[in-house]
Amino acid sequence: MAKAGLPSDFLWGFATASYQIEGSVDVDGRGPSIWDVFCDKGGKIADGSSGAIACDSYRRTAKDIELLRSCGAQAYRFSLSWSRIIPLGGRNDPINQKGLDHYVKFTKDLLDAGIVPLITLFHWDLPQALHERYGGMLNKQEFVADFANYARIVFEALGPYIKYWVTFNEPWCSAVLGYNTGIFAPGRTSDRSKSSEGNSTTECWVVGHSILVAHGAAAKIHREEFKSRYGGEIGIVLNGDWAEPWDSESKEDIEACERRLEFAIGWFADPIYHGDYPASMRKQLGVRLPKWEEKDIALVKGSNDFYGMNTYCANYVRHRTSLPQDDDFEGNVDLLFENQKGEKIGPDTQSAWLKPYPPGFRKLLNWIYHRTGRPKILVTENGTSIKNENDHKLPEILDDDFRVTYYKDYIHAMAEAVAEDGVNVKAYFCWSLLDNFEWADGYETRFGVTYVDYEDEQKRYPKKSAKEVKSIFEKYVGKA
Ligand code: GBH
Repeated sequence: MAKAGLPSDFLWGFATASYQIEGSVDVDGRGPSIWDVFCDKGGKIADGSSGAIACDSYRRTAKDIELLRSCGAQAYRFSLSWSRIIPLGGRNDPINQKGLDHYVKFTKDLLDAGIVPLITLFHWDLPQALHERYGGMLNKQEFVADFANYARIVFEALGPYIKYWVTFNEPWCSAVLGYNTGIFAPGRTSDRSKSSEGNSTTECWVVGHSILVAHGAAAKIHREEFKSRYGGEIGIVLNGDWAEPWDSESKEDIEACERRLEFAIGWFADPIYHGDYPASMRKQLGVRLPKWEEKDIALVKGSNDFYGMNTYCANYVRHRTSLPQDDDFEGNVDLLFENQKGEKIGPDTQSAWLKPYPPGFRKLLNWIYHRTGRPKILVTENGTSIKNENDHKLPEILDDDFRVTYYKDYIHAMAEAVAEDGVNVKAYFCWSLLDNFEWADGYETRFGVTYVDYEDEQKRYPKKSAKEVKSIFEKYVGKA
C-alpha cells in the first residue's frame, strides 16, 4: 500500500471567481467586463443567462464567510473584478474607491473569521473598455502596462493582508477559448458562423504571450515594491489534465501524450521555469508562436514563487498521422474518453469534458513537479459537476455522494503524491464553494459543495460534500 499524507502546515479551502458569483454588475461604480457583453450577445450561454445576479455574493459576503466557517475552511481563493476597481481598466483611468474598499473589507472580514485569503487578480473578466480601446490582450504593450498598474493598486491596498497572490487564472482558457474556439468571451474565432472577427491560427498565441509578460511584470512589481514591506508570494495558475496513451504500447501515442501536456501546460510553464516555449510547439507552430524578446523573457523566467495547479480529469490521447491543422492548439492529437481496449477513463458528469480519473492527478502532480524544477505547488482548483444534478429535487441534490467520492479519491491521490513521491504540495482548494455561473454552460451545470437556489433569493444549502471535505483532510494532514 502506498503511503498517503499531507504536511501539518497544509492549507485547504474552497475557490470561486468574481464574475461567476458576485452579480451586482452595475453596483457601486463597476464598469462592464467582456463577459457582460459576451453574455448579452445572445446564443453564447447554454441557458441564455449571464452573471448579472449569479450568487449575489457581492451583497452576501457575510453569508459566504459564515458558510466557509461552517465547512471548516482554512482558506478561501477568490478573484477580484478589475472593472470594479478601475471601471475602464487603464492606467490613466480613474480608480473606483468603492470597488477597492469592498475587497479590502471582505479580505479583513475573512481574516477576522480566521480564514486565509488567496487572491486571483484576473479570472477572465477583462474590463470591456480595454477590449474596445486596443483589443485587450492582443495588444501586449498596452495590456502589460495596464495590468501592471492594476496589480500595483491592488498590492498597495491589500498587500498587508495577503500571503498568496495569483496573477492569472488559466491563461490557456483566455487564449484558446477566447481567441481560437470562441466559446468564451470575447468570442473571437476564425469560425465566421460564431464571430465576424478573429483569427484562430494566430491570436491565441499572441494572447498567451501577452499574459505571460503581464504576469512577469506584476511579479516584478510585487517583488521590488511590496515583498519587503508585506511579504507574500506570487504565482500564475495553469490548467491541465492528465493524458493517458490510447494505445499503451504505442510509442507514438506515448509521445502524443507528452506533446499534449506541453501544448496545454508547457506553453506557459516552460517560459516561466525554463525561459522558452516547448520545442514541440515551436516545431508545429513555426513563426505563429511569438519569439521571446530579451526584455520580456527576463520578466517571465523565474517569475513564479509557487505553481498554481488547476486540474479536473484526464483524457486518452491518440497521435494523428495527418499534418496538424493551422488552428490546432492541442499538439495534433485526438482527445478521447476510451482507450484502444474500449475502457472508459471515468464516469460521466454534467460537463462533457470532465470524466474523473484520480490516478491521473497523482501522475500529473509528478509530471508538473519534475518538469518545473520541483516548485512549491498549490492546487488552486479541483472538483466536479454531477450528471443531471440540476434535474433532481433538493434532498437528492444535497446528498452528493458522487462529489464526495470524487474528493475522497482525488485528495487521496494527492496525499500519495506527497507522502510517497515527495511532491511538494502545500495547499488545495475545492472548486467550488458555491454552485455558480459556469461560463458558457450557464447555471445548469453545478460545481458547488453548496447548492444555490437561483429561484429563491440565491439561498445557500450546503451539500454533503461541504461537510465531508473537512473530515477527508483530517485523515491526511500531519501524516507526511
Ligand atoms: C475551471 O477551468 C475554471 O477556472 C472555473 O472558472 C470553472 O468554473 C471550472 O473550471 C469548471 O469548469 O468546453 O470542451 O472547450 C477548468 C479548465 C478548461 C475546463 C477548458 C473546461 C473547456 C473544454 N477548463 N474546458 S470545452
